[in-house]
Amino acid sequence: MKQDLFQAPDYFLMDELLSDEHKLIRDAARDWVKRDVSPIIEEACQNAIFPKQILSGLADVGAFGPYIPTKYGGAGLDHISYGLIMQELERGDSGVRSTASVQSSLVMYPIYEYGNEEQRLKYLPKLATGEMMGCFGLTEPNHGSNPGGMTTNIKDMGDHYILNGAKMWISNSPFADVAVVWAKNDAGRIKGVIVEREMEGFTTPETHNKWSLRASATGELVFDNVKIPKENILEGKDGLGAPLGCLDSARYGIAWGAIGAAMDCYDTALRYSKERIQFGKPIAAFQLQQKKLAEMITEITKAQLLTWRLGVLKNEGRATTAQISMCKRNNVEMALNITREARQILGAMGITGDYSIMRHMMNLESVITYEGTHDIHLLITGLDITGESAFK
Ligand code: TGC
Ligand code: FAD
Repeated sequence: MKQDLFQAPDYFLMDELLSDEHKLIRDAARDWVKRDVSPIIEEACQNAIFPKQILSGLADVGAFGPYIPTKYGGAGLDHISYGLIMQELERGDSGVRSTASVQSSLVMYPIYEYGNEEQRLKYLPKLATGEMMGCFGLTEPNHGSNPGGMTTNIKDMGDHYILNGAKMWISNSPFADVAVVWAKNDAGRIKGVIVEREMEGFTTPETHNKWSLRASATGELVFDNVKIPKENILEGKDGLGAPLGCLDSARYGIAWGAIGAAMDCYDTALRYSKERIQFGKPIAAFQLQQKKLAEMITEITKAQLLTWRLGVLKNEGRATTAQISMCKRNNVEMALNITREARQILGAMGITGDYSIMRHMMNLESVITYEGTHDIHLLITGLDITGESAFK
């Protein structure tokens, strides 16, 4: 990839809505992405390799458990800080943001919220430093949008449980040390289980041949009579609401992250349009290219305002599941549309790995599907405004 010349667009002076601490945290993540992610990410993506060398840097910029209290190794930050970190990471690559989302919102969050003190102290400090990596198993081969139908199960054997079943499409699974897995108990109630890599009967085959999120490792979780000690159950909350509560936090981070990918594509296309000469002029001088660029910055600005407001509501404990869905859905679609327009501004150069646009475009095809598909988020809004569920 060419030198990372990224300059963040801030058309409506959004920085004035941020505290000095927010800007410091954001800028630290931005600088780290420029220095340690941009130079290696294209090659990692082309070779479909997760760049493990970035894990300690992710921990250093506070990307693992930003809003988890410092007592457990987290950064104790607010939700706008968390969002800004996710924005900067996804500006680099959605796969890098994915790794941090999963670790923070899908592994540390449930252990913190639903775990007991012993579980918090055992796992959270190591997860915060990246010494231990985690993954989150909800989706199954036959249950994606409908996780409530899951068949993975735990059987009570008196002094322990036996876990059987399989999860699919699991980010970080090929290298995770622990997995937060959702399984039904004998009564059919969904419970959270902490599965450790060395447990007998637990395997994590990697999923290959992805055209999207190639710099993120994806795999399965297979449980063949895995013996689970009783102390590995998350007793604080059960039912489908427990994993869905984690998704609220991760979807919120994705809403911010998608803005990062969009900003990167807009910035690249704007710079290119000023340098590329056709018919004796920079292509930026042609109205058709200006229309694309003007619409991009308009959509980015609208998303920035929506998402900042969501962050304020989240800090106040007032952000609803439906508001988070609307924001995730809007921002990912916005970002995907921008990648397609930006790609066109670069002409043939846009399809190469010399620029980040095509990589963002392919990544966002996963982002628009995981953590609830585009359709599911629309139906969540539909249910919220009409009171009628159209899922079943
Ligand atoms: P439904 O009947 O609506 O709800 C079941 C129970 O859950 C409660 N609930 C929530 N609780 C907390 N937070 C939320 N956001 C909640 N939403 C619902 C609800 O109140 C109810 O509680 P109770 O006590 O009455 O039982 O459930 P449903 O079966 O109709 O399904 C609803 C639907 C379709 C919206 C939901 O299942 C859904 O969101 N499906 C999408 C699945 C999904 O998002 N999977 C993501 C997997 S993880 C992932 O993709 C990680 S990618 C990570 C990365 O790499 O970045
Ligand atoms: P399906 O549910 O089969 O949906 C197929 C199509 O049908 C979609 O267009 C959907 O919108 C539509 N559809 C489904 N139900 C309805 C309905 N009621 N009304 C209208 N349309 C409907 N999962 C995890 O648990 N952990 C992870 O870490 C994780 N990481 C992932 C990483 C990647 C790269 C990807 C691609 C996925 C990941 N997932 C993960 C899985 C992801 O959450 C699911 O793919 C997603 O929830 C959709 O499920 P599905 O793919 O089975 O699609």
